[in-house]
Amino acid sequence: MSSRRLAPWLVIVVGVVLAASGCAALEEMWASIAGPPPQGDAQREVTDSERRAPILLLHGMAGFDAVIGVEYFYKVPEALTTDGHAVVAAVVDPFNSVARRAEQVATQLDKVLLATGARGAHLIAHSQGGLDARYLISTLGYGDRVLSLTTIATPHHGTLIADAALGWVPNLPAEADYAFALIDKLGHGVTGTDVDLQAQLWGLTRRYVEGTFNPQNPDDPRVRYYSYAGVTQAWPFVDRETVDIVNPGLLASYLTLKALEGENDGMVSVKSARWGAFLGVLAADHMDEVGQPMGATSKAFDHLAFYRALSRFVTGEGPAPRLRNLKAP
Ligand SMILES: [Ca+2]
Repeated sequence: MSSRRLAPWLVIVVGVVLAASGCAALEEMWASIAGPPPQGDAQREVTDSERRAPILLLHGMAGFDAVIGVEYFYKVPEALTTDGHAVVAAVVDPFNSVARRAEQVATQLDKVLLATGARGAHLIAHSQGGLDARYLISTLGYGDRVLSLTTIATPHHGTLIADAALGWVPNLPAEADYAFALIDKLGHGVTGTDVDLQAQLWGLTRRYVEGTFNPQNPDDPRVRYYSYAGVTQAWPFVDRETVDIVNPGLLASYLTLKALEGENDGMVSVKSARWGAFLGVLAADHMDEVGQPMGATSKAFDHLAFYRALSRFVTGEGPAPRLRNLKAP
């Protein structure tokens, strides 16, 4: 067996060992990852316009809204509306570049601001949605219309999963282009949206995000930036009330990331998810973070309670949700 064929098995074996060995000290590990609470936010002054500002939810890759009619942020818009927030779930191409998706967000943000008469909005973004938001703020110049951006498991420093996905495509550029053209065509047929998977994946690679995207999209001082990461694990014999078990569909990517980038949610590592004021880790995998599949989330993470508390925080009505095992009040 060649070393090239052996490598994935080695990664999985090492990942299993790491997963098993790490669970005994999960409490301590989470506490150390989360770090100290951000300074000043608990006491910060919030203006009336910030309090009344609308909330725009930005979905990640494969946003479901446009595909099969299932809400990506499962039942979150309804919960926030019940709490009195003006909330809109943006719908952008599920498989397209950050630049293209950010333009689509801009159009929807313009509409929200026009409809509500608000000066700006609070953005809450999952995964790639966080990069769409940063491009919107910095490259498209929307820093004057965004009050805060909170990202949940956004690959601010890229993700190895995108590197790996591009690496699996045949090396010859012509073959790769052909393969992606076929995928894009199939994707368009299924979703009815423009699809550019190669551009999307390339835009999430570690080299591109660190080397190009971040220098080109520096933070806007007018915007408050917050971030969360998700942490899951693969060991089945844990207290499910406090520790998440990875969704089987994310097991391979979780183990790969665990071995090479450390703690992660199955798609994005904690290291990559840190941006602005890092508010902590959620006991959730990448699907649980948005209440998927269809509300069957981690027992250790109540996604509706989290988004309700987060919305109260960004609109100045409460502290930042920092409890890992967050239950409804
Ligand atoms: Ca889970």
